[in-house]
Amino acid sequence: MTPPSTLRRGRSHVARGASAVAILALGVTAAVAIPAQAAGSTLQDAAKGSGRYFGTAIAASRLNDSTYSTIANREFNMITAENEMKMDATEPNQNQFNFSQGDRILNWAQQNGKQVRGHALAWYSQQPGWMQNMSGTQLRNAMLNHVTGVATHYKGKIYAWDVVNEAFADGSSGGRRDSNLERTGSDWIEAAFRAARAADPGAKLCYNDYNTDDWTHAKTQGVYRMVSDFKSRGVPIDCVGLQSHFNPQSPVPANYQTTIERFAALGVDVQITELDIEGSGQQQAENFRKVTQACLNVARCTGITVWGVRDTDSWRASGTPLLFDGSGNKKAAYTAVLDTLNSVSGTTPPPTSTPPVTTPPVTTPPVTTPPVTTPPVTTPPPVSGSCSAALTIANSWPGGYQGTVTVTAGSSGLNGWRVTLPGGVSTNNVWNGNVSGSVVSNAPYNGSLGAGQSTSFGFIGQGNAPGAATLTCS
Ligand code: G2I
Repeated sequence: MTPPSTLRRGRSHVARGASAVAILALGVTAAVAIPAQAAGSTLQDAAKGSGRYFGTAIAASRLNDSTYSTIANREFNMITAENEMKMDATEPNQNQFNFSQGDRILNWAQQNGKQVRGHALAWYSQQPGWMQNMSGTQLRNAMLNHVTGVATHYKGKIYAWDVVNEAFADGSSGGRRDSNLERTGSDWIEAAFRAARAADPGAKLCYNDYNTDDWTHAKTQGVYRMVSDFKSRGVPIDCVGLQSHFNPQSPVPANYQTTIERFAALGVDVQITELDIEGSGQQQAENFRKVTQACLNVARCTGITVWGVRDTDSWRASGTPLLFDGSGNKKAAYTAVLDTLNSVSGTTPPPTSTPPVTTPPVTTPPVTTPPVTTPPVTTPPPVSGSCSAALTIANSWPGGYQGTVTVTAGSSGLNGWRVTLPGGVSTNNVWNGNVSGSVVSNAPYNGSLGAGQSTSFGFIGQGNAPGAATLTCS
């Protein structure tokens, strides 16, 4: 069998030969040499050669380990918080956000010139205790408030968010996974994407899942149908994350590149987001090589992230699934990935993939962001019964803030409500309500309140946050 290094040499000869022919054909003297693409000596440098990134998951608790942070800083230019930006970490109590550990990772990344992938805004797992037992409108609102609060805190600092993680079922159904979020209505995913876009228009928004690597699997097809549907209806989605956790029971599929190509052809980027492959030696190296090559072969596969630095840092350490051993030495798998990245020259993604049949234009996030909820209702809904409304400030930052208004029905219940925002508040960004001027009225699904029941809506305000206040409700 031809060793991989021979294959690589063979390809680069072909590429150089083709360039020389092109130069001669243009009448340029052969003395004008094309500067050789310097091989990258680290994963990030080698990936930059084709305009891609190479990332790792980082655990804040390990940043003080200098072997760990030295490797992480040297090799990677995209950072994912392994656990610190998840729902349970960032909103341990409802509406009390805690960004201390997530910020630690973000600051470390920024100080070292790296970008950050945010992981994950909405997920059936790793929910804080208070959210696990919620359901219905209350949960839907809490989820949207979470997405908005976290994406707003990190606004402008995140390359891409895993907006929704692991929402599809394993097995042959190709359908959604049952969860408390799914039971709020299957449109919860698009609502989360809209809220994320409204909060941080500059971040790419991804759907992320595992066991979606084999093109023939029902789960892959289910995710593909959803992304296709989102693109056709204008739901803001920019990327698909293939987690790519592999082992002998779940090996790298032969059609992995097809999966990447098919998603890319929908007009989204594809990112390999949590790569690890259990094994050792040359066999493991060959699997890492295959995955890397498949990404390099598709122009819109924009980067690879491995799920940890050393084998001992992995969530499944016994499977030694990463690129560095427990002492921080480079494994054969490391060399295979580095050499494969270096085998692609040029500064733009390689044109080796078959162009997609229909490539919708690359979506830059819109400047004016769509509202999370349905378009504003022009005529206020009928109102019956009395109510009260209370404003609290969920989050604030220089130049803006996020307000939450809790509407509570009086003793006779309500068929609809209207709340007047305080003077000076200006917003066109309201969720779970419809805004018209300074009046917010109920959304179609939260106008009906029994006696004493509450619902809430959120909004983004510009300027300084007002204090907590009682508002006019009718
Ligand atoms: O399970 C592997 C990954 C699958 N895709 C989504 C990822 O978010 C997920 O990452 C893992 C982390 O690598 C683990 O580190 O997610 C697990 C939780 O769902 C993480 O495990 C947690 C443990 O459950 C906690 O008990 C522990 O305190 O790690 C925490 C920190 O070590």
